[in-house]
Amino acid sequence: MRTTLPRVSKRNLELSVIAACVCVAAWCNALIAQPAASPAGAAAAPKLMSQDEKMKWFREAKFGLFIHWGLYAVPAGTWKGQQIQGIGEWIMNRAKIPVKEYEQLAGQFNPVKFNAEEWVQLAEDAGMKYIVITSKHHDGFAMYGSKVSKYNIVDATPFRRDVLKELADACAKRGMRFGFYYSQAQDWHEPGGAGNTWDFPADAEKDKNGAYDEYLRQKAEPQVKELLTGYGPVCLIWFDTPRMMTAERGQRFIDIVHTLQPACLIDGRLGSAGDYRSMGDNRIPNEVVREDWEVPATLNRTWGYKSYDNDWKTPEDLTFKLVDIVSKGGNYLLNVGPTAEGVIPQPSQDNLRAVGRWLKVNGEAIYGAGTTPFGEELGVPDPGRKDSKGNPAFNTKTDWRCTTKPGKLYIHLFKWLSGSFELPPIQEKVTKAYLLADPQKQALTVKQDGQRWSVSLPATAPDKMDSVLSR
Ligand code: FHN
Repeated sequence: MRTTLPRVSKRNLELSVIAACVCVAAWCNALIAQPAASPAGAAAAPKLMSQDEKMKWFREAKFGLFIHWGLYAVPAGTWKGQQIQGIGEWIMNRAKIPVKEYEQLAGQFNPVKFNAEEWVQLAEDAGMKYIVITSKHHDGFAMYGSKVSKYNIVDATPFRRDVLKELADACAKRGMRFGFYYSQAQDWHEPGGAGNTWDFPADAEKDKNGAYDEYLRQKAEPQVKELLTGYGPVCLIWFDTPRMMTAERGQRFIDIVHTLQPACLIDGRLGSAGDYRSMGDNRIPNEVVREDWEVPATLNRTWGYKSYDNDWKTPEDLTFKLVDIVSKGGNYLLNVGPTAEGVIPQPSQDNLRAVGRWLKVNGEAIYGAGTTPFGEELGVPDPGRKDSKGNPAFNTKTDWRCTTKPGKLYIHLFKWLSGSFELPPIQEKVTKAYLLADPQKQALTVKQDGQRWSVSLPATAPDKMDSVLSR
């Protein structure tokens, strides 16, 4: 089969069609081999490890578990009988709860049902390859036994257990990569931390009078050092909301990470260069992004637990988003918000495990997979409209997506077609196609018509979420 698709070398192909995934062949090598844009921070990367080596596991992993867990799980979205609008972990800020009152939650935080092994098991069942948990969110409460501040789970709660240590050990035992979220700038508990203007002066004032730098030097930087020295290998540090983070302040964090754990990645929200780009919350780009990136995302509408948020995304939607993200070159960091008892809400568990079951069959088309060589399946810009953020709108298409590996093309069909699937023109000859979900790997009929070729599909989809052809 000969086609006019640019950037594709001529070679005979074996096509592995995925009912949701078609696997074709080697013409996509060049795309996959594209190095990620070298981040500015790469200059400071350890000499022994190239940036590509450092990023290797991240590029392979594609799917991670985010965990937002802290004192905010106690009020779970309700304060003094009022349901508080917005994301659960922001309740202190939204309800303008004074530090002295919010601190009382520590005395009620006793997550007796917490079981590190079960949480890691869930990530494994979901097919996730790394875990990132809040070590300290904006409320300033450390979820580990910090020597820097008594405001931590070991010293201030009846539970007295270092849950991060237990998770780190469970991850190490099971070969799961483990990383920390750390709110470096916002700390609503400290007079110098950014964000709390109901107990303390305006941020600009803290910046000017040295209180912010004192907070950074006395709490944030030493706590990051603790996390990088007491919990084994840390795969990444997920900084967030870089308020007042100048290049110099950011560099201090970079130096700490590079000195203590040179292989540890830094996300894109430190405020200075990181190792990859963090997209906005739940913001999946419309088109392929040719650098390392990750999108943090929620399963419902909150990160921290809210007892009344039941707006769960379906397994179908989650699977589509995972494939969509991978086909555009990114990683999906999907969040759970455990309760104050230490339980991950059942719908979160069920929906993640459904994605995991799909991955068990079709993971070949996800882990380490590269971007689509096509693009037309993603949708088209709509210059006449603006989206909710005022950006030019995009009419997203959702029928199919394509992921790639050297010698392989995976076509993910979300909408089952009766008859056959016709690929956009490609320059390659397609010699073979089959469904990834077919244990017999039966060859499907491939037809050529000039520059077009099509693959005959069975009458019913092997998987109602995303059927995959493979060999
Ligand atoms: O303010 C935080 C929010 O609570 C949450 O942690 C998310 C996760 O990406 N980050 C910030 C908002 O973007």
